[in-house]
Formats: sequence, structure tokens, C-alpha cells
Amino acid sequence: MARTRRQLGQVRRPTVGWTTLGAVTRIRRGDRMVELICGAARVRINGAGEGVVRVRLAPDGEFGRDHSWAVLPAAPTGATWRMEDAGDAVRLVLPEIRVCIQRAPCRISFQTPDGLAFAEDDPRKGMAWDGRDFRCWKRLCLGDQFFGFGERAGPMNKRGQTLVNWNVDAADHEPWTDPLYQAHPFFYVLRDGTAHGIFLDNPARASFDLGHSSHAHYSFGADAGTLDYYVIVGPAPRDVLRRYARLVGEAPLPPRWSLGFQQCRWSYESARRVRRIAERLRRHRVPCDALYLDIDYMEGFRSFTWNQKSFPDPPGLLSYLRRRGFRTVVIIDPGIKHEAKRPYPVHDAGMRGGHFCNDATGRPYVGRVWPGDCVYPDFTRAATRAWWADLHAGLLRAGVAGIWTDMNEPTDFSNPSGTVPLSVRHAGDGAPTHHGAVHNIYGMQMARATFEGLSRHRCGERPFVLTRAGYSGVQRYAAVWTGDNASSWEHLRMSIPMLLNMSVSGMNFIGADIGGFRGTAAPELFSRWLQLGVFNPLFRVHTCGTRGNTAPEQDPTAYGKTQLAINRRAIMFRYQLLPYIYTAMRETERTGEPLLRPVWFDEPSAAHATKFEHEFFFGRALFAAPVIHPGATRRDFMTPPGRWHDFYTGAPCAGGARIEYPVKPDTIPLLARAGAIVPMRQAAQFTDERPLTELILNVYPGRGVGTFYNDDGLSYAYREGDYVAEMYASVPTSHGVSLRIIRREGAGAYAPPRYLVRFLGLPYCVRRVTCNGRALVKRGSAGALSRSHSGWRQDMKTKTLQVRTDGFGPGAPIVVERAIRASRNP
Ligand code: MIG
Repeated sequence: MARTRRQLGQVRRPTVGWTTLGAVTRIRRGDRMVELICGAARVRINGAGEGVVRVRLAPDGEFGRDHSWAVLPAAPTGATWRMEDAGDAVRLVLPEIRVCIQRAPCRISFQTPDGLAFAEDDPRKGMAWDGRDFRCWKRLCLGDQFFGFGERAGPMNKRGQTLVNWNVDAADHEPWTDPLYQAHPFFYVLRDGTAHGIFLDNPARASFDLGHSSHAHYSFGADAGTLDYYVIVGPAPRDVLRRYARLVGEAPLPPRWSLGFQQCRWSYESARRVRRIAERLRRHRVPCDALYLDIDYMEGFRSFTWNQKSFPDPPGLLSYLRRRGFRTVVIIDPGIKHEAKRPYPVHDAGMRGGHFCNDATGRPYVGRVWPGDCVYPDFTRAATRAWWADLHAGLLRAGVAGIWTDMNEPTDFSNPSGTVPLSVRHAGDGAPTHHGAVHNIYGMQMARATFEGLSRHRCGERPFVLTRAGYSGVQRYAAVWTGDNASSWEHLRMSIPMLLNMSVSGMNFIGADIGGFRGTAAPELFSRWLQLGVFNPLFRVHTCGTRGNTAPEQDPTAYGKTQLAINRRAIMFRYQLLPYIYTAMRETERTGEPLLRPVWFDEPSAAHATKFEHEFFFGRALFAAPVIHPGATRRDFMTPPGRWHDFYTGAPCAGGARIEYPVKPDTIPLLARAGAIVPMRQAAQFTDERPLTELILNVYPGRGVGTFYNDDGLSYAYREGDYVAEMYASVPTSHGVSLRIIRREGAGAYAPPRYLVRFLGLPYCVRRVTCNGRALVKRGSAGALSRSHSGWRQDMKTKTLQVRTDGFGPGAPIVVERAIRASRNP
């Protein structure tokens, strides 16, 4: 694995030869667009949806084709505005944002409706070009902080750093490595608790200097293509993300099984070994929904083939696994073995169809990946994407449930840069170009073709695709994992800010290799990482078997009995939380708001908001502070603003306070927001083992609301109304507390037949519980309650009240009456 690699993380410094935009000589006003003519150069400005303005620069006045790989064709374009001309400056006024144009020299800045300036061009530099590169310099304020930028190692706030966008196979990455596998030229600037976003839509090598070379300005630019950027107004970070997601697309609701636990290794290299891990997990009652086949299932690393010897009967194996509740995901690499001697249908058909990228001389470019000499499909060509999509039909027929796309930066071992030469040709969907100009979308377009293949050949099912490389908008097609990390506490910790920045960059379905990829995990590290993984939207263990695949097993059963119980417990907890997680994923599809949320994202003006690097909100209701150090007996952390309760006991804890949370080896420190209503269910061995018979609602003290969303978990029928969504409200009164369903949407088929409501942290004794006005039976013991379909019981030690009923529904509330009326409100 250890390959030396040329330092890719260089920002090209502004050199001689930069031409800075001069004075506006004329303003051409279109209906929804304004063009600034500055000598030979032109700048186009238009609204691009609510609160979004697009700016484009054409140094020579020619804008060329207007095409984006990220921005959705259906994204809102244009908006009418009022233009205010004040002589030396012009203002374009839109409802949510204003554009201020200084005429001489041409400098652009933005304002909120109440006059707060942001994204101001640096007065000296502004926009500039040097024939190939271009850059835009913006003013930097003392307190400005930077977040987003997709997948990044290192601290969450990128102030003071330089970052590069260039997808690389970052096999040996460490906390200081930049760039990594993904390139998302989208970021937030947080200034005095107010956020705005910038999206530089350019898939060539881009770079960002975030106050590294100056305290007065920051800059962004790329070395090919055009300066084409969007400014997105806040004021809240979530406004920025919602608006950005409307441009480039929200992550769709994945199939429910893909939110279960997933077990992977490079490699379970034979059918025998795959069966062994499947049996081991089931024997030890470890819930699991997916097993992965890494490159060794193929014949000589040829994509879309099976090794006849080690996998003699793929449909047999896959149906065996499916009967035991496992879906199978297989890896596919883009590099196609280039061989003359032996027929290989994918290669031969690809050659005939002109599907591979040519070199500068017009012959297919031959690089090197696992199979040896390889040619590379041109995913920037619609016909090639369609061809690639169809190649998946055979795998799906064999019973494959999902596709894992790897090495799609793309990796090329034959080239010192690690990827194909910049001169390699691409069709560019109608605008032929060189690799350097489209490098960062190669992986995303492979994921797109894969997604389309699964859509087409697994009719009506939501595809599951997992990709390593990507660009803005990749979330439309695939989940993303963070590549080859290492089995160390440092890498465990590093994954948190990394995933948080990915999450606010629009990628919602994300995860790190749990346990670490390189090296071997000690039992404690593995278990703690699994506990952190409960909060990785993609919950997948993966490891590198090293040479000969001889490294020890890395799975929940591999570390002895004590550890097994701890690991099983963590995974079961994930399954208990699945209704909450699934509901949040549906929410992301509708709004763009993610499951993993840094504290600054929801509380941008709170003190220390940006200091939470290893604690985060998990959905709106929960706050997680995973254990990140070995030998921990407590987890010290700061609580976020607001009122909070311990998730498990309901004990109150103040917001904005330091707390020491005692931990045992199986403790997962977790808080719930006051008033939170968290939908849960009993754990199962896999997500569709049993239909939902009882929904558990954890209700925390205080007034609040919660939602539960449910559907068939697999198809798109929910888009035609085949789903249920319930909204709950809990209202504490001086008499007790009431819980109601304030809205139910959709068909009843997915509504819970019964509810188990757990009122945690009630500060009083309960006298009576009614549902729909009728008193429920008080049960004498936990056992008695669990055996009956209705009734209630309060645990006097924890004061937790459990209410079980099938009568709860819209207009049929649960009312809890307290025994003694206290003089003070609860
Ligand atoms: O060059 O397929 O990141 O998850 O197990 C290594 C083998 C190729 C890199 C991926 C890793 C995968 C491995 N791949």
C-alpha cells in the first residue's frame, strides 16, 4: 500500500502575469441577468434561486457553453430584481440578497436585506486571471471561520489553511493530508454567528487560500475552466445548506437495509469465507444487513466477472446470504483490464463502442491498476454511462444488492501523479476536453452511471451505491466513505470533524471504515469505534487484510466474549434507533438538512460553537459525545446550548456546561434535547426481519415535537403517497403531561400497530394514565407490562414511566396524571 506520492497539496501562488478586472465600461441589463462589460472582459450575474447569486467571469468576453456537472438542470435560474444606480456603484436588489457592484475597478460584494456586507471582493485584487488560472480574492475579517469543503482531514475550521481540490487515492492519508478522495468546492464563511456559502463550480484542480498567505483576504480559484461561482446567503448555516442542496441536489432516501450494520473486509476472498463470517455473525446474534465482496471475488480483478474457483456459484451464495438476512454489495473498479490475448467481453465491447478515454494521440490511454494494464471508461460521455449502467444487469441477476465503486479518482499506478495524465481526452458530454478540466467529476460520473444501472435493472428499488471519489452533487447517486484510514485512536478522532464537514457539504450518507483500514485494531479501539459508528450514517466495518490476507479478523465477534457483548450492544442500539435515523434520512431528502450536524451548524452564535470537534448533534434531537480515548472512565465534554437530558435515564443536564459523563466499556454517551420525542423500535438481526409491531417513543421532559416516518423501506412507492408520517407533540402541564399525534400523513399500512411510550426523567410520581380518555391498567412489574398489550408502569427509582397501548392516534392522546400537585411547575 505504501507508495510514495508527489505532494499534491500545493496551491499555485499568484505569480506575475495576473490581470485584475478593471473598470466597468458598460452595463448590459437582461431580464434576469446583468452583464458587466469591463474592457474585453465580461462578468455575468444572475439570481440562481432564493438567496443565491451566480457570478461568472469571461476574461475574453466569451462565456462558452453553460454546462455544469453539479448544478441540477432543474435548479432555479434567474430572478427579477430591482437595479439601483448610484453613479459609482450599482445595486441589484433581490428579496433575500443584494449585489453591490463598484464600477472602477469592478468589485462585487453582497449584502443581506438588513445591510450586512459579506463575500466582498478584495479591493486590490478582486477577480483575476493569467491566461490559464483564475482566482477571486475576497475580504477576510478577523473572526471569519471556514467550514465545509467536502472531505478533509485536520481540524474542522479551515481558517489559516490552504486546501486543494483534486481527487486522489489517498491510501496513506494522515490528519494533515490534503487533498483526499473527494472534491467539493463549497464552503461556509461564519462571521459573527452569521453564515454565507460560496460554491465554485469547477471540476478542475481548484485551490483555496483561507487566510494562509494574508490576514486581509482569502481566495479561491482553479487552473482550468472558468470562474463560475455562487454566493449563498444565510443567515443560518442551515439556510445556506438548504439553498446549496436545491442547486446540486439532496441525498435521496436510501433503502432501509443500507442503514443497518455492514461488515466488510479486503477480502472475504472465497465463498467459503463469506459463509463463515455470515454464520459467525448470526451465531453470535450480531445484527447485520450487508456483507461486502472486495476485489478478490473477481477473476484477475476484472470488473463484472466472478472468480470461478473461489466463487463457483454466485447466485447460490447470494441467495443463501439473503435467506439469512444479508444483502451483498460488491466492489467495481473503473480500470478495465487491457488484454489482447484473452477475450474479456467488457474490454472488447468497450473498445468496439469507443467507451475508453483516449490519450492525446487518439488511442485508448493505457494505465495500470490492480488487473495490470487498464483502460478507463469515459464517464463524461452519455453513451458510455449507459453502457456501463447496463453492465450491472448480470450482477443484479445473480442477486447483488448494491455496488461499491472504488479507485474512481481515478487511480493509475503507472503515473507518478497517481492518476491518469492531464492530457487524456474526454467527451465532456458534447464539449470534448482534457482530463485536467474534468478530473474531479470522474468518480461522481462513475457513481452516476452505476446509480442509473441499478435504477434500470433493479426496477423500482432505490439503488445503493457507495463511492470513494466524488464532486459536489455526488450525494444524488451514492453514499461516500472516507477511504483508507488507519486503526488508531488518532484516526478514530479524525473521522469526526471529517464526517461533520462532509455532512454540511451536502453528503448525508457517509461513514469511515470502522475499526480502521490499515493496521489492526486493539479490542478496545474496535469497540469504541463501533460505538462511534452508531452515529455514522453509513455504519460499516472495513479492514485491509494486508498481504496474503492474513491479518486478524476485524468484526464484532473477533475479540472474545466480553468484547462481543459490548459490540453487540452497540449494534443493537443502532437498530433500536433506526426509525429515528430513517426519519432523518427522509428529512434530508426533502430539505437537504443532514443527520450529522456540527454544533455551529445549529447554534452558530453560541459561545464555543465552533470548538466542538468531537461532539455533534445526531439529528435534531440528540447530542453525541463518543468516547475517543483509550482507558476512559469518563467522557468530559461541554454541553451545547439549550436544555438537555441524559438519553438513557432522562436526568437533566444544563446547556453550555462542562460535564463529566461516567463511562463503562459499553457506555455510549448521549444526550436528548428537552422535549425531544425519539422514535425507536426493538432491535432485530436485520432491518426487515420482522414487521414493525410496536413503535417505541422516548419522550423527554419539556414541551416538544417529534416525527416518525415509515414506508416499505425499498421502493419508490412513498413518492406516490405510500408512506406514513406522524408528528407528535408533548405538552407538560401542572397536572402531568400529554402526548398527542398532531398530524398523520399518508396511508395507514405503515403506521405502528402499537406504541410503547417511555416518559424519561419524570420528576414526579404518576397516579393515572389515560389513552383516548380511558384509564390504562397499572401493571405491577416490568414483566407484566411486557407481556400485555396495554397498561403502564413507573419505575420508582428512575421515575421512568412506560405506557403501552394500541389506542394512541390522532385525536386519541395519552395523558399522564401526576400524583401530587407540586407548587412548582415541573
Ligand atoms: O488499492 O479493493 O479504499 O476500501 O478495500 C486498494 C481493495 C484498493 C482501496 C479501497 C479499500 C479497498 C481496496 N482498495
